[in-house]
Amino acid sequence: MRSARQAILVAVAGLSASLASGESIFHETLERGDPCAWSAAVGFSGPATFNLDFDSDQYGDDGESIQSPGCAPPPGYAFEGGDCDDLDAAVNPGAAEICGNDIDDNCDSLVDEEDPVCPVPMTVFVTSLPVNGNLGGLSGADATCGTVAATADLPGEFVAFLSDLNNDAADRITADGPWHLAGTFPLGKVADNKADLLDGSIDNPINVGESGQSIPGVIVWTGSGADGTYAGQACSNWTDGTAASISNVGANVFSDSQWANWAQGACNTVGVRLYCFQVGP
Ligand SMILES: [Ca+2]
Ligand SMILES: [Ca+2]
Ligand SMILES: [Ca+2]
Ligand SMILES: [Ca+2]
Repeated sequence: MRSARQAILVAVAGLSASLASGESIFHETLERGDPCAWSAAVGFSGPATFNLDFDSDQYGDDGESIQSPGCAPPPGYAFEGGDCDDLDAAVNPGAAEICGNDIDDNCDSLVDEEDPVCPVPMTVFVTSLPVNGNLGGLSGADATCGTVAATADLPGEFVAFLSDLNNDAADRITADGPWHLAGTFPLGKVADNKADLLDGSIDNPINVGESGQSIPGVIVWTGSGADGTYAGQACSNWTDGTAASISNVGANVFSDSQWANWAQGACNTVGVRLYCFQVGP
């Protein structure tokens, strides 16, 4: 069997046939492994290129390189480059992408759910058509969200962000996100996950409809606080569309807790919408 050293020398021999100078061979091989191993294998020594490594994570900043003799990096420099944040040792091409921290941890230019290692993003929208408080109960409201999503060719299962006397919206949101406004990915993130959704503020107001259209400044049935629990009024469990009942409503201009609980309104109020959250594929 061919030894690793023999394999290296054969590879270098093939490379040298296509490259003019020894220096360019060395620079080519520098991109393929430890420079000391390569210089020993090919009997060639520097100068080599090293990158400033301010945060000492062994990955340097490509924009701050020097030539240095020998195969070992000078103090404060690294052989590897590609560090997209040389002030944060947790961020470099050898790190794992952490989902939901708004950082490109592994320096591949893909942040969080843009990176295939993170969960597939889900969709949230506010309905373009208004409804009164007689929604046919929670199941009727969920069916409305599903129908509206289907008319806009949005894939997946949707539920309305609603609570009633016996059910909290927090329990009905059975997925963990992340959620983006319809048609806006990778922009328009509303929440990284369920805990982020229900922590009292959202990343962006839910002011986009099922087709990605802008729907600013509407109020929305919720019956809920921003933590997703029943807030005390819900149009008689979403069976009453008259002035005889009231509900807590959110206002979709807000990203603080008023996105879910801004005021209370009579259940025959015109122009009120639903927030619809994807909860399944
Ligand atoms: Ca670094
Ligand atoms: Ca770094
Ligand atoms: Ca990340
Ligand atoms: Ca990434």
